[in-house]
Amino acid sequence: MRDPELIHPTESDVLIVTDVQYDFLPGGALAVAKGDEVIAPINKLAKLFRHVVFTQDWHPAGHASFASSHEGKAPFETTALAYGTQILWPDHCVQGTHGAEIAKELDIPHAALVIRKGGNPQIDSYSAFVEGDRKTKTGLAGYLKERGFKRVFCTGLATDFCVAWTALDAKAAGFETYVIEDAARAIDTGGSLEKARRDLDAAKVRRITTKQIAGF
Ligand code: VGL
Ligand code: ZN
Repeated sequence: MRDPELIHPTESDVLIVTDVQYDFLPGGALAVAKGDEVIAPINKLAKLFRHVVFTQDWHPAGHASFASSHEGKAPFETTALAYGTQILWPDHCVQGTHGAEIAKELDIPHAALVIRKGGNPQIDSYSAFVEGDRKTKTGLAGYLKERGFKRVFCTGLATDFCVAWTALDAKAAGFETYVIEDAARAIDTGGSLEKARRDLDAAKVRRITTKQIAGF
């Protein structure tokens, strides 16, 4: 029986797999606790979605979001950058390094696009749609619209930063947007996970689990 409560992925749905890169996995430079637990559910989800897009955090060495770029600052402290308050991170996802590679354990040969973000030395970009200055667009909304996608399903790392910001911007760009929470894991620094959930709820991004996807 077709359960009307279940979501049946269609041709107008796209799965976004955010930043499943070695630096965010256990042993990585900015390891997300239990980050490796997203791989199995994402691989299973990817079999149910014809359309998949990867995002890849991709910073030049010396990036402004790195604590090491700011004298006297430690990771997880904040600083003022031109566009506002920036959380400072350990050096991570430096272009061309092993830590920046998308995990080979992902088995998604049909993924059609990789959006690289965070490439401007002065601007961070949690969102795969709009950079941290909240002005510069990556082109992802245009791609998804041109492909005729209507619903965007967000997974990956980290729930409270790149997944949440990507989902919020997907919704703002006019897509019906979902975060599949058990296919994501959080950094959770300074209340960031609570805040992300509140922001997602306020924006009417739907927080769901893999159980709600037909065939999972
Ligand atoms: C991310 C912090 C810094 C993420 C990326 O992928 O959530 N978080 N850069
Ligand atoms: Zn980053």
